[in-house]
Amino acid sequence: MSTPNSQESVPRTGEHTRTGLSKAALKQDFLDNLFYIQGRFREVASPHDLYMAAAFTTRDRLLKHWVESAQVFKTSHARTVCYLSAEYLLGPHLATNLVNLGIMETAHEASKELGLDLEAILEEEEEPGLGNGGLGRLAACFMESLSTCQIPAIGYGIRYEFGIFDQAIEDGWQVEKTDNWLRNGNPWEIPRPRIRFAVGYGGYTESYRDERGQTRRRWQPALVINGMAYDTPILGYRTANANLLRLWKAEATCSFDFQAFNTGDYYGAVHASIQAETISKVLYPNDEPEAGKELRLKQQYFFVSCSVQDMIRLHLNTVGPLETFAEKFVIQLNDTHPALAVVELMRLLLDEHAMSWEQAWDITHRTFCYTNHTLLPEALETWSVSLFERLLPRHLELIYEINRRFLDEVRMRFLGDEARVWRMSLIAEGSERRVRMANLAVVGSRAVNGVAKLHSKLVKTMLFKDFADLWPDRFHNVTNGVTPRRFMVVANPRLSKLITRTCGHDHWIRDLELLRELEAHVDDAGFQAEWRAVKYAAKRDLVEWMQQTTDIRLDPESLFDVQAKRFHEYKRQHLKVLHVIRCYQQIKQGQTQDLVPRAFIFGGKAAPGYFMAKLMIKLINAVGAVINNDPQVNGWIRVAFLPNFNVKNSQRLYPAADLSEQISLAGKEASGTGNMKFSMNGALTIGTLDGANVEIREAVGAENFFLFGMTAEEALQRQITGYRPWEFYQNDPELKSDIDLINSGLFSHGDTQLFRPLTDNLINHDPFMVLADYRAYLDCQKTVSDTYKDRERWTRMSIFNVARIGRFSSDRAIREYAEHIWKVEPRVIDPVTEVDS
Ligand code: Z2T
Repeated sequence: MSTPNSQESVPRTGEHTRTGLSKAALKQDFLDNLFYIQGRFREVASPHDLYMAAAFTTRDRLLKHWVESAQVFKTSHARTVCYLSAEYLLGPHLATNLVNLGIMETAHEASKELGLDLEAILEEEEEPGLGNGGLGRLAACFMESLSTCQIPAIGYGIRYEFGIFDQAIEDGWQVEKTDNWLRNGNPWEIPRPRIRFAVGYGGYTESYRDERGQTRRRWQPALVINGMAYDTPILGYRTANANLLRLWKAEATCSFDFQAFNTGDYYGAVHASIQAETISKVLYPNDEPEAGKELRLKQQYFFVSCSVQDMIRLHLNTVGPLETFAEKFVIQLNDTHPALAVVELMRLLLDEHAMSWEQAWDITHRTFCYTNHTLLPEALETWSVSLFERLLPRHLELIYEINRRFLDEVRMRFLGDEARVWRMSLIAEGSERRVRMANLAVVGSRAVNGVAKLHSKLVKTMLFKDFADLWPDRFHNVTNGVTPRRFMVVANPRLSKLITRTCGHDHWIRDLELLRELEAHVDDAGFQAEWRAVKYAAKRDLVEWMQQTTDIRLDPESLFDVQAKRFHEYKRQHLKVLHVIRCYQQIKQGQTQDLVPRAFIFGGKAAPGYFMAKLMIKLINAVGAVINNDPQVNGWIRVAFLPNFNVKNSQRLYPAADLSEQISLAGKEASGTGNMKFSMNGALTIGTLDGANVEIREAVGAENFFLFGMTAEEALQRQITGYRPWEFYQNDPELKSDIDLINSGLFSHGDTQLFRPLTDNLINHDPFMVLADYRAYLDCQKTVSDTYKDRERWTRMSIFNVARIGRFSSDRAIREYAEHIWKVEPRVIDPVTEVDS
C-alpha cells in the first residue's frame, strides 16, 4: 500500500522521472547523470565515469522503492528482522539491481543505442568485499532474499574501509594487497550524518542514587567514539520491497579536541580522531578468531552498540514504550561475533531505561536468535576476562549476573552435577579465565540453529549437548541457501535463458522448485545438446579470462574440475593435490586408460597468518608449473590457480565447472554454500557426506552425485580408536609415491624441505584424515572419468542436478527462518505506478 504523500514526493517532470523504466528514460537519465554527477560528456567519459553514471541511474530507481518501503514499514509498525553480522560479502551491485528491477534487457538495449557496451560497464565495478567467505556471503544472500520474500528487515554491520585483501600470486605464493574499495567512491551507499551514536570503551562502573532515591549502577567510559550510519538499499527480485543495509563507520566524537589544541598539542588532538577511525578501518581476514586481538573486540562492540541503540531509537520513534520491543524486533546473530548485543540490550534497558532485571531479561531473551556456523573448537570465540574488564567493565558485570542466574537454573535442574555447571558456565575457568561467547549466545537467545541437517544434529548432540538437555526446544535447523538471482541469472545468463525458453516462463527465478519442470526434457537430445553448448560457451569464456589474467591456457574440451573456497586443512585441498599428482604419475607411466583430459582449477584465499594454508597454495602452483610445462602430460591435464577468488570471479567460475569438489572431512564443514552454487550451474559434485552435501545428494539423487569417504561417525570413531596415518602411507604404494614425489624436490627446483611441514604433518598427524580417505577418493575419481566419457549420461546427470536444486534457494531458507524462528510475516509493498512505461 502506498500513502498519498509518497506518491507525490516522487518527482515527475515529464518523460524522465529519474525512476522510469523505459529505454528512453534510462538513456536520458544516464546521460544526465554522466553530465551532472560525473561532470562529463559522453565523448570524454572514462570507463569508470560510465559505470558511475549507470550506477546512479540504477540507484535512482532503487530509491523510489526504498523510501516507499521505509515509509510503509514505519507507519504500519511492521515486525522487523534485524540481521547482525560482522561480515557482508556483497559482490557487485549493478547487475543484480538491474535484474531485480527487471531492466537488464532494457539496459542492454539502451547501452547499445548509446554506443556503449554494458558488459564492459559492469566489469568496472569494484566489489564490496566486506567478508571472508561463506558466512559473509550467506549474509548477503539472506539480505537479498529477505527483500524478495518481502520481509521487513535491516542488516547491521561494519563499513570497513578495507575489506578482504586482494590476493596476488607471486612465485606461486599468496601475496596480500589492500582492498581499497572506496577509492573511487561508492555510488550505492547514502551517508546518514544525522544517524550517529556514541559508543564507550574502558573506564569504570559505579553506584549512584537516581532522582527517586534508588541505588543504580552506571558506566563511566574513559573513551567515547561515534558511529555514523551508511545505508545501502537492497532490492528484492521484481518486488517493490527494498530493505536497508546499515553499516557503521567509526569516527571521533569531535574532530578537534579543543583542550588539547589550546595547550598546543595539535598533533595529539588529531591523533585521537585517527585512533577512533581505526575501529572500522579493516576487516580481520581470518575465518577463525585471532587470539587476544583487542581491536576485534572493539569492532564487535562498536557495531553492536550502534545497532541496538538504533533499534531502540526506531522503537521509541514509531511504536513507543520499550515493553513491546520483542514484538517489534527480532535480532538474528550471525555467529557469535555480535553476541555482545545480548549484553548491550540488557545494559541499555537497565541502565538507561531503568527497567527491572526480570523485565529486561524477558525482553532480551525473547528478542534474540543465534546461528552457529562451525563446530571447530579453534573457531569458537572466547575473550579473556581481563581484556573484557579493561574494555567493557559494565558488560562484564552483566555477564556475571546473567551467569549467576543461569547457573542457579542449571544447579536446580541437575542436582549435584557440578561438572555440568563448569561446562555450561559463560566463564571458562583455568589459568586464564575467559568469556565463552557461544554460551552467552545460547543463553541469551530464544532459538539456536545450525546451517545444515547434519551440522544442526551435531550442534544439538555434541557442541551444545548440555544446553539441549536443559532446553531441547530451543534447537533448530535451517539449511543454508543461495540466491539464484546472482548465482544463476547474473552469473549464467545463457543457462538462465535456456531454462526460461524450455519451461516457457521465468517464474523459476522467484520459485526455484519450478526448475523441476526441466526433468520432462532430460531425454530430449536437442535439449541435451543445447545444455552442453551452454556449458561449453561458459568454459570458453573462462579459458579466455584465465589466459588474460594468468597466462594459463586451458582446453574447453577437457573436464573442468574445480575446487574454490577458502584454504583450510579441513577442506582438504591437499587431498585434491594428491589426486593431481597421481594423474601426473599415471600419464608419465603411460597408463592413461582410466583418465579423461582434465583441467584442475583451484581458487581461494588463505588467512595471512595461516602458514599451512599458504603452503598448500604454493604446492598447487608448484605442481602446476611442472605439469603445465611438460608436453608429455599437458595434453591430458593442466593445473590452474585462479587468483583472487571473490564474488565477481566466482561468477565466472561456477558456470564453467563440470565437477565441483566438496571433499572436507565429514563432520567439519558446517554447510558449505559453494556446493549449491556449482550444482545450480550444472556441475556434478564429488563429495563426502558433510554439511549440506548430504541434503544436496538426497535432493538430486544418489545416482547423480559422486560420493566417497568416511561418514562423520566413522571419522569420529577412527579418531577415538587411534588414527595412525603412517600406516596408510606405508601400506599404499601409490599414496607413498605421491607424497614422496613432493618430497623429492621435483616441484621445488630440488628443494626437498620446502613442503616438509605439509607432508610431515600428513604422515604423522593428519588431523583431517586425508590419508584415510585417499584411496576412496581416487576410486571415486575413476568413476567420474568413466562417467564423463559418456557425454550423454553426464549431461542427463547435470540436468538432474539443476532440476532438483530448488530447495537450496536462500528464499526457502528465509521462509523457514520467518516461519519457525522469527515468526514474522511478509509485508507487501505496492509499487508506485509508473507514468512513462
Ligand atoms: C565462515 O565463513 C563459516 C563459518 C565460520 O565459523 C566462520 C566463517 Cl568466516 C565461525 C562458514 C562455514 O565454514 C560454512 O560451512 C558455511 O556454509 C558458512 O559459514 C555459512 O553458514
